[in-house]
Amino acid sequence: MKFNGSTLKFAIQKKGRLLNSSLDLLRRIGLDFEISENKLSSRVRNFDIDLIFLRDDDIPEYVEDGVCDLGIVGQNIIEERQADIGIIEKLGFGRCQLAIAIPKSSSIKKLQDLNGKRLATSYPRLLEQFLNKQKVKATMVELHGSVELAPALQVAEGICDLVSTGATLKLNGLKILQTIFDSQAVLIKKYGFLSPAKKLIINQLLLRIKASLFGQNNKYLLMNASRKILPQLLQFIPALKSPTITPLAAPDMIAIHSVVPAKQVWEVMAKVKNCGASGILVLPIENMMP
Ligand code: PRT
Ligand code: ZN
Repeated sequence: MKFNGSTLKFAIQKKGRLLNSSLDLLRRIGLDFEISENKLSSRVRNFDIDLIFLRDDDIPEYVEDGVCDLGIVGQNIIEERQADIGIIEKLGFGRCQLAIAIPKSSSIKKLQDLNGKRLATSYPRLLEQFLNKQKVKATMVELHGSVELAPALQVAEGICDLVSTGATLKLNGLKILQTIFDSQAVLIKKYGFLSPAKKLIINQLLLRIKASLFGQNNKYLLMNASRKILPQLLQFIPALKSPTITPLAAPDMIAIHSVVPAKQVWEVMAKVKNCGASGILVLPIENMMP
């Protein structure tokens, strides 16, 4: 495949934890493309974009060097590398924490107990920064995989690694002492010159991504109620702006429509039900530009 310099190059992980969510996002915002297993790139049919499939570790450098214009990668990698790129949107998937963990039976109880101890990690910069801030002097053992095994192999007294469910820590008899960084996948953009055509595409994509993320984080809530309980109901409805109130055919009855944060929707449903609302309905929002 021959690349055209004017085509926007968008780097995503070739395989791994970020791949499926990255592809889902790109499809949700309307990009039309296909991928086959061994392909290293894919041309988007309805935008002047080539998707470039890379190892996540290489994505910051490709974007920094301007080989790719955009990329999706874990914030953990950007911060560890101090990559000279712009983070233009947090994407809400690939969430994990960088945490210091120790064996369950360890005598280490607090951060200060790490003085003089060894910590195995693939994130030496972020760990060092954190330890310096806490005035803890520990030795770093840099490893690039199977970090959780280091205490059992007596290579280190503790580790600093990514944790999502905590299952790997548990499996290796470890527990979190301290979380030092919350991470998620981010959309990154190269600094420096971008042609007007590329800028236009990036703005279009960003608008769609924001609308899609907003849709995912919110729900459309509808309910019927007697007009006289409206003031009480409004106390419980965290509307985006003002809720829409429409009269129903039955006298003194109204319908209330509102956009509410997805995280609060169950709580709100229970409260409005308790207050006397009926026909409470929650609908997903595909996209929304508030
Ligand atoms: O081949 P390539 O280099 O592209 O992939 P990779 O193997 O280096 O990365 P990959 O696919 O494992 O992770 C890509 C990105 O996903 C990371 O950079 C993070 O931003 C994000 N992410 C989210 C995670 C995790 N959760 C995660 N749990 N990356 C790694 N892990 C590992 C962690 O290192 C530990 O070994 O999973 C284990 C812990 O998981 P739990 O669920 O048992 O806690
Ligand atoms: Zn990697």
